[in-house]
Order: sequence, then structure tokens, then C-alpha cells
Amino acid sequence: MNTSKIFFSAVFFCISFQSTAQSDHVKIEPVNFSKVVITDDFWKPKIDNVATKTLDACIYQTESKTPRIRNFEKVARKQGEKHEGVFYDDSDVFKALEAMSYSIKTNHDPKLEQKADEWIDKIAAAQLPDGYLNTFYTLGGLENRWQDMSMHEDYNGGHMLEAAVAYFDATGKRKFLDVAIKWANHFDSTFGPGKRDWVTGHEELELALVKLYRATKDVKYLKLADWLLSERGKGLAKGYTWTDWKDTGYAQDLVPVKQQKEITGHAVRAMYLYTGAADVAAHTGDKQYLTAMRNVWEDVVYRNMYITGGIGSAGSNEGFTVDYDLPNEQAYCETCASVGMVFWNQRMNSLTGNAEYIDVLEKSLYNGALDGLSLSGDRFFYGNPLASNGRHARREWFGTACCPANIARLIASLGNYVYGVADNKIYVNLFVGSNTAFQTSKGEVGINMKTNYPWDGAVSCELSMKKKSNFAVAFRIPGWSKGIPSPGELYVTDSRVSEMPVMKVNGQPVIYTEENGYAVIDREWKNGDKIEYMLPMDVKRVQARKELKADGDRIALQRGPIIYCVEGADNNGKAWNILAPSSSKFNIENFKVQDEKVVSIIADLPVLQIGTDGISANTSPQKVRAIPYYTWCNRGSNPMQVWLPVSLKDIKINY
Ligand code: FUB
Ligand code: ZN
Repeated sequence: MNTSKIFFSAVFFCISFQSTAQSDHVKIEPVNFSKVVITDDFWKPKIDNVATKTLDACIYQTESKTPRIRNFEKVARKQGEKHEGVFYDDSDVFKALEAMSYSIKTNHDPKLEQKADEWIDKIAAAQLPDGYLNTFYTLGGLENRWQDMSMHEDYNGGHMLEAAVAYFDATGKRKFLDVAIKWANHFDSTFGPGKRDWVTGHEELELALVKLYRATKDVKYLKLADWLLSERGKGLAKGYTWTDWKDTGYAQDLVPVKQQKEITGHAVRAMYLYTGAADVAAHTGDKQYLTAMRNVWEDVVYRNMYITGGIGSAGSNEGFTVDYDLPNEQAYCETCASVGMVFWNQRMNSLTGNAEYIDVLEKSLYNGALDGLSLSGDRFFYGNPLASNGRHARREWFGTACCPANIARLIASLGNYVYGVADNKIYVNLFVGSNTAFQTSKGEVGINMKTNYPWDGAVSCELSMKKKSNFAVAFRIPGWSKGIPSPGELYVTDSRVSEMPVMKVNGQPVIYTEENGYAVIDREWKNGDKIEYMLPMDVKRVQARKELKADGDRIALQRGPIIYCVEGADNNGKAWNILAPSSSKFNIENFKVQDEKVVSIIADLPVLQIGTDGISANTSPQKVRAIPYYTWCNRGSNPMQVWLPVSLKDIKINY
């Protein structure tokens, strides 16, 4: 059968090169997940797992195991019952609803929609006539509402807005959106120029208001988001009670956002703030936000990011400490922070048109974020350390349960990150088997991507169209495949020979131009044209810059975007006793971690024996296996290491 026919019938939507642009100020408009059909062998099973196992876990925990939904019911009953749980628990309900919405949009599951409607009815019933909605204060003392900037009323509200927009988009049902609008109007009537000041204690509302603006086209929400950003760094939060707030850097409140140059404080707060600032800048064109964010981005990526794309090294502030302080076993690397890195870097790519942001997005997505979800889909990591003595374990849920629904909403909307459009150009940002369609001046163009990425570097895209058409296709040239490290890069591979991707059209090699990190081919296309894009997939030995003391005299292994680790489950129960001298030869072997088919890395390496008389290297090397970092701790608690010592000098045995 004609493949283009199948394709056209499968894709009933179409994205215009121009008309869907959210604003004139973005260089690349990401294609919405709802317009991307994911067929990928790597991601599709994960999306399906989220739609079933992860969402089931979120629903069970939210309404049966914990009092989160119960709090809304108590408000509606108006019987003076007490709030249970923590003041930010409402946000988990909203985040789960957002993830459910994405899943409903792509999977059309009526049972899930019914559950969402049930929750939405309870949420709506808990809204006060003036629009206020927060179970903690409504049950615990309304007179105290909007007094303490650190108490997450704005954060909870922001997550409600995001969920309501997502649900409206998924179902067209207005009820939840109307609740959100009423809440946003309440906030707007209380705070703003000429009204009360407010510094969001946990940023989130800024980006959510931009989503509400996009959904309603009411510019007051955009203005409110911009105003909230402008409230930071003026000392307005002084005198508020929460202890963390004493350090104004904790909530990025040291200097005005437009002047910020350094990353400080709580990692998730920071990510949501900069995502919101980028969203506002996308509509206002404010260059100061962009300059500030580029400076902060360099501070994050060049001095404060783990090789997994995780951020926030300290548990004490769930965030950043000083430059180059990236301990491995103690790494905090909250799952939400990696999810936030995906959000922020997508916005930076959109604003600048530069592929290097997608390099970082990809790193965080395939490693730091994905590690937060078990292969079974129903166990979670809050923190994602890069070494473990075997005492870490994935959990069913957490007291502070921000991470499960966050990773769920990210994976459920993965399609958001695959393609972009602009200026008669189709951008392929991530290599994910999928199809979508674009509108050109000559009509609709379909693109059907097939790949076995991240295990294989071959990507093929077949184009389908009725009339010949001129446009450009831009494939990201992944940072990890390039011959020259970018200035400031924290992690350098030993195979920095020039290995540019190869491109062919209909089997013939073609020369592409390199633009902002993309391999661009601009020509006339016809139906059935096939573009092959081949990325080099060798095992890379990565070294950290010498400033990263924790990784001194160590190497990490990377193949494509995947960072590897050694885990006890594959190495006689141990991981900290393996040396990787510079002479080591690494090969690949297909492997399975539970049911997950992966490419593992194998090598014959010296393995240390620990006897009563101390440590000695085994004279005959043993076969050692490294597995993708995101798959560790799925076979019980095990020792694990990402950074392997190259010699005895840096060996640490901690178990
Ligand atoms: O502040 C409460 C939770 O802690 C937020 O949801 C996350 O950012 C986490 O760090
Ligand atoms: Zn979290």
C-alpha cells in the first residue's frame, strides 16, 4: 500500500508554518503534542505506561491513600473539618489532572475523563464565591490567606491554571477553565500595580498565567505574569515568615529577574521562574529577559549541571550551592528540576532558534528526568543521585509528592518536544518515531519519522504531499556528536574527532548547511522523498572539567544522549570497586533491564577485591556491564556509580 496514503489518513491535523505562532518574538514554534502521533519504540511504551500505571498510581495515591481529594470534599461540606496533609498538596491534584488531560487528548480514555470530571466537580465545589480556592486556608483559617508569600497559594493556583487549560484543550469542557479564570481574576483583583505587592513564594504562577492568556486571549493574564516577574528582587518579601525565605536567593529574589546573572537557590523554583520569563518574553519581545536568562543558563549549564542534566546538588535547599559543587552520592537532582530543565530549555530554543538548548533538554529528558520513573511506571525517585551505596530505593509515593505527576505530565506530552516550525522550515529537534503534518504555501506536508534512537543513530523521515513544495528541513546536530566542545562545556569526551552527521536524500548523500546547530536542507520536495540522517553512535568516555572535584580522575560513559552507570545487579552486587583505566576498550551489547530493551556497554576491567588486608586489584580483568542510567534501581536496591575511577587513586569503597 502507498505509505503516504496511510500517513495522510492517520494524521488529520495540520500545522501552519505561520498561523499557529504564539507570537512574533519566537524563532521556532514548537509543534503541540496533540499534533504529533508518537509511534516510537522507545517512547510509545513509556507514554502507554504513564497512561495506565503511572496515572493509576497518581489517582490511587491522590484520592484513596492520601487526603488530597478529601480536603476538597471537606471544603465543599462546610462542616468545619480540619485540613489534612501539607499546604501544597492541592498542587499534586492539579498536576495529576494535567497529566490526565494530556493522556485523554491522545488516548481518548472515557474512564480517565470520567475520573477527571469527578475531581473537577469536587474542585469547583471547593471554590469560594470570590474565586479563592485553596483547601489549606479554607479549612485552616481563611483570615490568614494571602499573608505569607511562602505558603504556595500562588503555586497551587498556578498548577490549577495549567491543569484547567490542559483539560479544556483536551476535552473542550469549560467547567474547570471557568474555575481557573475565576481564581485568576480573584488574584488579579487583589494584586498588581496600584494594588498589593506579591512575590510568588514558589514560582509557577507566571508560566501558568501565560498559558491562561494563550487559552483565553485575555491580555490581563499576560500582564499579570509580567508584573509578577517584576516584583522579584526588590526586597518585597522581607518580613515573611518562612525560614527559607531569609535567604532571598532561595526563591531567586536577590536581584530583579532582568538583571539576574547567576543561578541561586531552589532548583525547581528557578526552572519555573525562567520558563515563565521566557514565556512572557515570547509575547512581549523583552530582550532583557533573554539576556538575563542566557547569563543564568550559562551559569547552570557551564558550572552547575550534572552530566545527567540533573540540577540542584544540595538537599538542604533542594537546590544550588556554589559553582562546581556537584557531589555524586549526595546529589539531590530532584526529578521536578530535570522536568523544569526540559521546560526552560524548550522555551530558550523557541526564543533563540538555537539547537544547543535542545541538547541540554535532551540530556535532562533521557537521563535526569526519565530516571525519576521506574520501568514499571509505578515507582518514583524524588532525588536522582549519580552514585549509590545500595541504600536508595524507588518509592510508591512521597510526603511531598511533586515528582510523580510531574514526570507523568512530561512524558504524556512528550510530543511537544519533537518538532518545531518557522520561516518555511520544519525543525526536527528530537529523534522520536512519530508523524505530524505542516501547512506550506503549496498545501499540506506530512513527515513520518522512523528511528531506533537512542540505541541507533539512523533516523529516516519520509515526506508526503500532494504538490511539490519548497521548504527547508532542519535536523538538530546533537552537541554530543560534534567535534568541537562548546566553550565552557563542563563535560568533555575523548573522541572529539569531527563526526558530523551524514544526510542523504533518496539514497544520495547531500550537503547540508549548518545553522544554529541544525543541519538544514532547503530545496524543492516531492511526495515520497526520504531523508536519512545518520548520527555517529560510538561509546564516549567523558571527563569532567578539573574544577569538578567529585569527578576527578574518573570517567563516565555516554552513547548518544544516554549516560551510563554500573550497577551491582550486573556486576556481582558491587559497583564501587570497578576501575576504568585509560586503556579500557568498551563494546556494546544488547541487553534487557527487566523488560526494557537497551544497549549496554561492556568491558573487561580491573575489579578490586576488598580483603582484611586492604584493597587489591584483581589481576585478571572481569567482564563489567554498564546500563543506561535511567534504568538503574529497577531490580531492587543496588550499589551504583556513574563516574568510574581510572586508577586506585580515587577509589572509594563505601559499603
Ligand atoms: O515546595 C513543595 C514542593 O517541593 C514543590 O512542589 C517542589 O518544587 C518541591 O521541591
Ligand atoms: Zn518534585
